[in-house]
Amino acid sequence: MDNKEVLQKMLLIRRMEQKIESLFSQGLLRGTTHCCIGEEAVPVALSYLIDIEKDYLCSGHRAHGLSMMVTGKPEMLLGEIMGKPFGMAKGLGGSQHVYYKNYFTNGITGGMVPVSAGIAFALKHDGTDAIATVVFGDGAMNEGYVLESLNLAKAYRLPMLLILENNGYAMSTPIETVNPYSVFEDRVKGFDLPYHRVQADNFDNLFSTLQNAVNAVRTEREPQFVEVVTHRFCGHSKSDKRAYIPRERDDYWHEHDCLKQVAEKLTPQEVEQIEAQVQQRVEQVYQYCLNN
Ligand SMILES: Cc1ncc(C[n+]2csc(CCOP(=O)(O)OP(=O)(O)O)c2C)c(N)n1
Ligand SMILES: [Mg+2]
Repeated sequence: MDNKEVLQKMLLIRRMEQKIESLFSQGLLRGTTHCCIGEEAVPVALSYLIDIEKDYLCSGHRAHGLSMMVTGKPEMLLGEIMGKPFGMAKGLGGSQHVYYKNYFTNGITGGMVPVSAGIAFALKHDGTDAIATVVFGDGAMNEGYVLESLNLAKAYRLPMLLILENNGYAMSTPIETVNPYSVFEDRVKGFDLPYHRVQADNFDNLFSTLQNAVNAVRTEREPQFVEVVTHRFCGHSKSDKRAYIPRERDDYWHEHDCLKQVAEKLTPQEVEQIEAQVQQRVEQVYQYCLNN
């Protein structure tokens, strides 16, 4: 894989998200939004692993990164948030309710997990090698329909990849205050699902864990579960000041930022060049959305 391209994709997500946050704070966007600053690694990794013409991909409210990766056109995401007809859902869905080919999101916490199980059930009976992947958060792990879906995934041996993005919080609720443990290994293994855990700061590890899981689901036609330990540098939504996040946690993740690890593989000149290209692209996207 080309490290320059990986950095370019991660940086595009981050700078677009920062642009979206700044447009909201200037009162230029309406409604709400949930950015994924700090959580760019999973969408970038999946952009290399999922064929959206054939496979299915579902996610929830924090899906700007995936939306940009799946379409390859950030205009379709920002346009959606701006209510434009060229937006992913023709400007009618807002940032949480979008679709593109076999990609679907909605804002119900964990709500796409049972939908994805249903898709995987159909794929199993179609006899193709396509897979259903769903991305959800730690908060979703306490939703009954998510736990039922884990059970169904195993009971029906569904060709389904479940990716839990564990960023430590559901809105302002720290996971350790509503779960006996801050990792979900025992709970997932209780459903007899193959479980893997990986931290998002090392892109190579993350990529190979997800690649192995995708290949296993594709060939064995059985479920896999990957917990990705990650962090969001932004608020839960546009007006959240993040007062509940300890400074040490932020400090740790600034050191373990997924962007940083990829940038370290390149020369400072290469990083600078990618940064300049991305900044230009973000401004171009914004101008397109303003003027169309
Ligand atoms: C069924 C349902 N309950 C509550 C909410 C309100 N809500 C929106 S996001 C969120 C927290 C989700 O946390 P998590 O799943 O960890 O995802 P994260 O925001 O951390 O990415 C909640 C409770 C909702 N959208 N749907
Ligand atoms: Mg969370």
